[in-house]
Amino acid sequence: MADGAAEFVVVANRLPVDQATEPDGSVTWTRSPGGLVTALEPLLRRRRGAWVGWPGIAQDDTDVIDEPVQLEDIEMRPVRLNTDDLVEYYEGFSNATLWPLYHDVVVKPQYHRVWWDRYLAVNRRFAEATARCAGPGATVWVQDYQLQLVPKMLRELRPDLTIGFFMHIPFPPVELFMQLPWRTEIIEGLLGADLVGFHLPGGAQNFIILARKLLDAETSRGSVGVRNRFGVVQNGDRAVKVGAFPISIDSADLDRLSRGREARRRARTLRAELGNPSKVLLGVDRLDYTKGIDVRLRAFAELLEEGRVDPADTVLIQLATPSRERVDAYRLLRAEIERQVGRINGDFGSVAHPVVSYLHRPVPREDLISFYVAADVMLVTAQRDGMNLVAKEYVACHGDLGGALVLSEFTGAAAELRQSYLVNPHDTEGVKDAIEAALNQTPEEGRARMRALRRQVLTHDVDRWAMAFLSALDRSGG
Ligand code: GDG
Repeated sequence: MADGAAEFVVVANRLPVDQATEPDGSVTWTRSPGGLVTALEPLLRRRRGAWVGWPGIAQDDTDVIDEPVQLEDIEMRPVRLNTDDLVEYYEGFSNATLWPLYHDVVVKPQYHRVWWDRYLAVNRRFAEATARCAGPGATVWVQDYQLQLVPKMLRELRPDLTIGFFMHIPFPPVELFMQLPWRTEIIEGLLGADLVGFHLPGGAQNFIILARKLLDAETSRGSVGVRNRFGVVQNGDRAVKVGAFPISIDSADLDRLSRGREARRRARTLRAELGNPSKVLLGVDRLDYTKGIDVRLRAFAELLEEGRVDPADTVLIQLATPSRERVDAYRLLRAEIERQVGRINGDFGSVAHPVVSYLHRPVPREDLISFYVAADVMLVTAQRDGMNLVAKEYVACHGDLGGALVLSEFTGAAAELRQSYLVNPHDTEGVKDAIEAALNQTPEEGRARMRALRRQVLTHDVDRWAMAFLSALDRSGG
């Protein structure tokens, strides 16, 4: 597709493909599937779509504009990042400033002016790449906290575009956001969009309050609801809509795959390999300090110590996908989690059967599904999480109405999954009680809870999320 021809453009930090250079110098592209691309693929195909993002390898000469690559009807528009960009824009400002600040300062955010300068420069590069490929009057959908300045920059370059922005992580309350030395610039950046979406009404309200406080903007008074009750921030002569759009998963696909004979067989094999314990607990997370992996390990260790859980007959599987390994806080976290796992296994495991089975590597999706199917209790104990798709995936994989979900109140998912065992991750005794209750629930109670959870997850899938956002954006008259 030529420059300036795309009708619908998705802009995200990462392209849904990985670029690699082979030893002979040839360049290869492999798909890296994710929920977002699955949801947006049909739309990108129908509407001459393009995707702007980083292809996953560091490259010099960031002024070079690479040729777009057409992959399965979607045009990939690579934006180059060099090693300094990755250190300062990605690991620095995105993941050591914004990420902890937006997640309730679970660790202390770091504020460095050089990181901010780099964030500005990289956001500008993304805005320029988008301006180049978007056709007249096209719709652009910018994703997430790494690109909050893109809406304003893009509007300056291309006032004809309709621009939406969606935040995948929590948006913090005023008291925390005000720490950020560049707080006004971020709010102004987001207000370049016609529609700014968050997972929860609370995040949307926080944003509206900040726009009023920092920019003296006129804002609507009414409260923001889910999907169809919007707030409005007046930005000069433009009214910016603000709303809540809780993201979801491809529920029907997971439901189908998890009912398949292969998934069931693998789940049985997995339990057999673990020594056929009567109870299997499961955690699935990126190894991130917001996810509360330490919380569940502490609770589990105490339940074992107090004799409330039998180590001979119970296994906790923790899948921890490597993440942001060059950021200090993540290195420290890994050491702490592995110390806890070692200690529990040292105290309660046997040579043949550890009580905690821990993997620090990604597993293929088919295996992940059989882990979900095999688990009696799913543990999601995040200290703060925008949504948490893992909780919804577990529910989608329990068409048998078996299993139980222990879910932190501090996840976005908790607003929808009310029939889970909701816990406050800061209250260790409460977490222990909930795990014990989930392990010992009667089959009737388990089925009733799971039925209600599934009704929610199967009727609110990722397609519905994308359609709700895009139709609200269409109606914003941008
Ligand atoms: C951010 C927000 C929000 C994990 N390990 C493996 C694997 N996964 C997949 C899961 C799930 C995804 O990764 C993780 O999604 P989460 O929502 O749980 O968490 P974040 O990565 O922090 O996502 C979050 C989300 O954006 C969407 O808006 O919900 O709050 O923080 O899909 O299944 N997949 C495979 N192997 C693994 O080992 N195949």
